[in-house]
Amino acid sequence: MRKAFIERKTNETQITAALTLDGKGEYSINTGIGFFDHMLSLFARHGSFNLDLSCKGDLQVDNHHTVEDVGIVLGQAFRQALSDMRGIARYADKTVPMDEALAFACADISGRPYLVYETGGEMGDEMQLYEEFWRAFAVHAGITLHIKVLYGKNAHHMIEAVFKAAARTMREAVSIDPKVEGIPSTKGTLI
Ligand SMILES: [Mn+2]
Repeated sequence: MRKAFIERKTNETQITAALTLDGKGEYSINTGIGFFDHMLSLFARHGSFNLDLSCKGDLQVDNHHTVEDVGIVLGQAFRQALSDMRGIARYADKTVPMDEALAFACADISGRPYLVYETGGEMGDEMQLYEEFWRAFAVHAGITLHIKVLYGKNAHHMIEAVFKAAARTMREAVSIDPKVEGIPSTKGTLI
């Protein structure tokens, strides 16, 4: 089973996360931010990951540290669960609608941390906050991740479309591809 357990404590946040890549979309999430719990729950559900995650963060400051640090921990959990990346599909992309919003995600489980995040227009505070989440996730998972909101009006829908597109993308990119023998790289390593 490809699993990970991460515990991270700083003066700003205390987080534990248990992740199973080949799961059934079962989750238990508590970050203290209702909307963020909603996003992480649907990420687990649509990614078919099992995810138990709890965070006690300094929400009296604002949501920033909690959202960013959960991104760090979730990224570390993927990195740990993927181990040497043996047999994985590696590349995937998905475009997912949420009512009037449409979001695209594309991932390369590459060992090359990089985030492209484009929201097509002026970015509101929430869109900006979740850019920090995806950057932390991509950097600590060691993946190249491109996210683009093609269009949309409602910020809740736009962010939700991004989380669903990223979930479906990660589900396929980390899946075991029977055509892949060993490490899917001519370099011989993805670490
Ligand atoms: Mn919703």
